[in-house]
Amino acid sequence: PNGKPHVLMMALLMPYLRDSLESKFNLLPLWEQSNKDEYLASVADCVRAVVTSTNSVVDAKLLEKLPKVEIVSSFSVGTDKVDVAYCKERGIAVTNTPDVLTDDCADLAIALLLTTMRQICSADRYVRKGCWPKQGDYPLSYKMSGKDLGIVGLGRIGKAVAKRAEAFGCKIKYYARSDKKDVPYEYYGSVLELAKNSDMLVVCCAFTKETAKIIDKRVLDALGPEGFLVNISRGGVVDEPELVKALLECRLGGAGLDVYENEPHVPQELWNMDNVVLLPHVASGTLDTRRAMADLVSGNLEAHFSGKPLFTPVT
Ligand code: 8YV
Repeated sequence: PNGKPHVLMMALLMPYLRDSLESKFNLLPLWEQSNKDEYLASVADCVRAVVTSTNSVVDAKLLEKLPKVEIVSSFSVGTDKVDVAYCKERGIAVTNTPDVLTDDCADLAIALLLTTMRQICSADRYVRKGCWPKQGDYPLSYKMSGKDLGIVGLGRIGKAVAKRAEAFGCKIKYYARSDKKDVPYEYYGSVLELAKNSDMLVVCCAFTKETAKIIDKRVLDALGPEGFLVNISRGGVVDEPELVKALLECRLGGAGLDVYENEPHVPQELWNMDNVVLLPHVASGTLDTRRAMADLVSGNLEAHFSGKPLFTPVT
């Protein structure tokens, strides 16, 4: 009745975003509904936009129930949970939140390298548990500065990780679909070759059919018992059971993980390992960045409904 477009929000991502959307649109909160199918059927004829993130699946099955949808706006840079090909076919626009989260993600990748290699979290626990006076000096860890860093996926985030690692004197190498002519780093056409020539591997690529499980047993073994893996991409890029095995068998030096195959479930075998740092998918999780992401989500919707160009379309 107020003429504002109806926007279906999959999950409560951030009260700031909900409030912002509520002020501009008729917000339909799917996460609040106990019978989601019934609710979807009741709003099917008015939903013109869907707001989602990495925790919800927006596939053909859902979109088929919503014949009036014009745009899917994701509160994430990764769009692996959205059926982008189907959207394209139906002429549904898709937007994401790139750039604004690049710094935070790259910062966290470096933090994971340092915390894992220097065992910062475990050393902190050593002090808090009162071990220092009883057990003496903490065991030795691994140096990060000056080491060979392999970056898997040299997109916006990968490049930002490289820039930071340059300041640590690291030798930077990368794997990507193609050799980028605009960077001074060494290109490898295979992840295995990259791993063989790296002390540390940071995974920053998008999760696609091509990148699923590319960090497999052979790659982990190439990294070896003094090698370290950091993953800020998606859990599915790594063969997780093989990673757990490599760590249990001390075939890998350590791992710093922000993402997992079956979030929010983290393999319990890893919980007690001092050479592993486990974060709950927080790479973009600062107030500053999440606000900027929220502004992009609602900004894209406003642009769409006022016939202006989208800020960050997924093409
Ligand atoms: C999540 C992310 O979107 O941007 C991405 O692809 O994985 C994160 O920024 C964020 O956790 C909100 O769900």
